[in-house]
Amino acid sequence: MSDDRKRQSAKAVSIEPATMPAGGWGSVSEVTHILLDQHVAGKDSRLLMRQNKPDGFACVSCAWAKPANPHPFEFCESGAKATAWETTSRAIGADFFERHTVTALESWSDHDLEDQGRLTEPLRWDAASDKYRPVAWDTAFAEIGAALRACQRDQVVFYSSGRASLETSYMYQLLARMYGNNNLPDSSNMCHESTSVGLKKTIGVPVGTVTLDDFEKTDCIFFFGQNVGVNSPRMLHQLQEARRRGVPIITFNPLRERGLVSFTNPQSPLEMLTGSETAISTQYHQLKAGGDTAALMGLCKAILARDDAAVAAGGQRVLDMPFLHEHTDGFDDFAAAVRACPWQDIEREAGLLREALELAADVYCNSSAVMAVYGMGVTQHRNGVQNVAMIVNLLLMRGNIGKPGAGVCPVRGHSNVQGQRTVGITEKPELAPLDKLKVQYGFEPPRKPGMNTVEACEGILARRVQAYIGLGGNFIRAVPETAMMEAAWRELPLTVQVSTKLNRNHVIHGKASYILPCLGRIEVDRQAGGAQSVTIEDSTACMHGSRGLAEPAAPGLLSEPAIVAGIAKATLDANPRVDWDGWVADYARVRAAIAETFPEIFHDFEARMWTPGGFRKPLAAAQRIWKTESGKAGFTVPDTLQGDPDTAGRDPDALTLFTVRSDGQFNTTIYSNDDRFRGVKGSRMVLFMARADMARHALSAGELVTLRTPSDDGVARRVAGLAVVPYDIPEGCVAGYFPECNPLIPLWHHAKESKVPAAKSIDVLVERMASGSAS
Ligand SMILES: Nc1nc2c(c(=O)[nH]1)N[C@H]1C(S)=C(S)[C@@H](COP(=O)(O)OP(=O)(O)OC[C@H]3O[C@@H](n4cnc5c(=O)[nH]c(N)nc54)[C@H](O)[C@@H]3O)O[C@H]1N2
Ligand SMILES: Nc1nc2c(c(=O)[nH]1)N[C@H]1C(S)=C(S)[C@@H](COP(=O)(O)OP(=O)(O)OC[C@H]3O[C@@H](n4cnc5c(=O)[nH]c(N)nc54)[C@H](O)[C@@H]3O)O[C@H]1N2
Ligand SMILES: [Mo]
Repeated sequence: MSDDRKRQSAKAVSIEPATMPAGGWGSVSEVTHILLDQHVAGKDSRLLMRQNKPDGFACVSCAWAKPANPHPFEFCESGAKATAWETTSRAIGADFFERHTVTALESWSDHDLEDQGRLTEPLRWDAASDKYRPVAWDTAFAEIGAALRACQRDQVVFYSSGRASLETSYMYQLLARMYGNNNLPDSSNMCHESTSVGLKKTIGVPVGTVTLDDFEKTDCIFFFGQNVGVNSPRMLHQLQEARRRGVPIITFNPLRERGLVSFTNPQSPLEMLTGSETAISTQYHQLKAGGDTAALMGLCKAILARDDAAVAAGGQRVLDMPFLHEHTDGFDDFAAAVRACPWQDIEREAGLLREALELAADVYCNSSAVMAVYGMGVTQHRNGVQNVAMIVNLLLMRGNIGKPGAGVCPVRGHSNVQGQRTVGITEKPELAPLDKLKVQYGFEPPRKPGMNTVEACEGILARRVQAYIGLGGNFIRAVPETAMMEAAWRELPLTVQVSTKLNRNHVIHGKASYILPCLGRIEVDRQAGGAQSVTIEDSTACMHGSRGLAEPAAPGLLSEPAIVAGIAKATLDANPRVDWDGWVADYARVRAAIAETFPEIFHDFEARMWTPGGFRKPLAAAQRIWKTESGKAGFTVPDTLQGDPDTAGRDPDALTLFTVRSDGQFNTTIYSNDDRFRGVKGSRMVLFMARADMARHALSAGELVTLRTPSDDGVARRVAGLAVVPYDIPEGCVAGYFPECNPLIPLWHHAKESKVPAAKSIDVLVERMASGSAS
């Protein structure tokens, strides 16, 4: 067990039943607390009023859509926390590293590292003293450039977390390609890559088809594996409005998540004073983790049965036959597979009763515009891509894609993760505009497929990768296989992190290591051409301008475009067609370059970037144009109903662990050790467990356990010191937090086609720890 985990588990955990709605007074008190705790100045707390407004800045938390007519307070508890965290008045000065060796910092928790505040000057690790020491920007760039020029071109990795703007991301992919590879893994490789693969294959677009407008027109919403109250709370406004219109919301989630149960709008004085709540889900199905394909098969089976009955009675068809004929292929094979699939298997694999699924299918059949919203509970599985394809099957049966109020709605994570792909961040050369870049910039772009996140990890473990550049994020903490990855990471010849806050990826570092601190999106970005704005794409494919408003955390910070340009200029041969300095002076020039590469999406970019509600990227599937191989939307037959096909013949004592986020975190950024919605206070080292499983393993509440994976690949994977929390969770499933449980995920345990680590079903064995229990 690392010291970090020891420190956490030593703290007392307290468990209280959480019965309050999402939002409400709890939300207000959380926001007030973090503003005070991070010493956010009064003027900066007023920044919240400009968040997600047409003339303000795009929130740095989630990617949820930003409406044209925003609410007076178009921010949520999570967004307010993210703003407070970035605009904190705490900062790391040079004295900090004088006081702490990097090895000593390894024992600090994720929270304590980031809580030191903003990074303020470029730093280089000094091996002799084991300390990060200030280095001039020019020196850092020159040294990094020289090192990169000496590397094997296809063995350098350019990772990005999904926050950087369209402008930065475009420059970054160009840097990688001019350098000579497509090694552009990004956070979406751990996130919605199953969506990008599954939707592209079935409906011909890699992203969701709905807009905010569809929420106003829908008459039924299905929700699979997405925790809206914590991870995209602004969507609660749309859900609350839909509920007021009587729209049913049917949820499939192993946990009864507060935001999916009820909501009090903290921005409505009336609701706050009267304590009125809106019940969100009208049906709540607590399926087993990994049970989505089976549950969806059950829904489809019940729908087919209703259609058969309608045909027999000479009534109106339940299936949308004209749509099926004109727009889809593969339906007959799919229907045959559904008919052949026994209810018994469906019930066993979904962990739900036939009656429950039939109830949900009734609502589906009685609705004329159905939307399916989903998140990580669907994508982070061995069968993640198949899960996505099953959601498409369900929608296609009644023509629920490409009509108002209907469609598929994958909820993206990072605020610009979808946009990064749009402007060329991808390891797949066939998805990048290589021919266009060749003409525009007069170089020969590399055609060899690059490394995605899992492949980058494999290359690092094999000691093949020679350098890692990270544009944001906390790669080493976010990826699976923590123990082996940390050991291999230390042998990387070069690691460079562009960051705002200190994190695990700085204290676990390569033989040469640099931290390049950058401005955040909330800050004023002054360049030669004046204060700059940037753009991002939200979860509904709408592009928005964003203007920083807060004073920068320190005078010495550079913007992300300036840092990318600095590395590029020091690394690449000069190319008269790429004016890196001109781009940094005026980001409008980067937008002009983006528009030249992608004219269909970004024509008139400068004029359209402040469109209220954003301007939308053309989405063929939303127009019922299917850019698939067959030219139709495709039904697909699932390979298996099992959530984790590797567990056949598993140890009968094994449990299925899924990792989740609390309301006290943004990914590896841990704001606090509390999880208000799940009633856990004081520690994240907990294991949510059904009482029946506790009894079976003779465990009592608060007892400390060790989890380990039973895999036979010779690698020992364990996390010790988790306190057992009795919880309403299906038997056989346990839940723990990301990233604390990442050491348990084998690197090979990823979605078959998309390589998204299968963080939502990990085979584990639970063992009682010899000593003590948390109080
Ligand atoms: N405040 C805050 N906001 C965030 C983030 C954050 O950490 N904090 N992270 C951002 C990012 S990058 C992302 S990708 C999104 C993530 O947002 P979500 O997609 O909501 O991700 P998770 O919190 O991992 O939780 C997924 C949900 O799936 C459920 N679940 C687990 N296994 C299964 C299953 O097999 N089937 C079904 N149907 N459900 C299952 C869990 O109980 C949980 O409610 O949020 C983004 N927004
Ligand atoms: N077990 C398990 N593992 C998971 C998941 C899971 O559900 N379970 N979820 C996966 C998912 S969905 C994702 S998206 C990944 C997340 O993986 P990442 O995106 O790599 O990680 P984050 O925690 O979001 O990165 C946080 C760091 O970003 C830096 N940062 C913040 N703002 C900025 C900025 O404006 N610019 C720059 N340059 N840096 C900034 C800060 O230094 C901060 O420490 O994790 C994945 N890993
Ligand atoms: Mo994500």
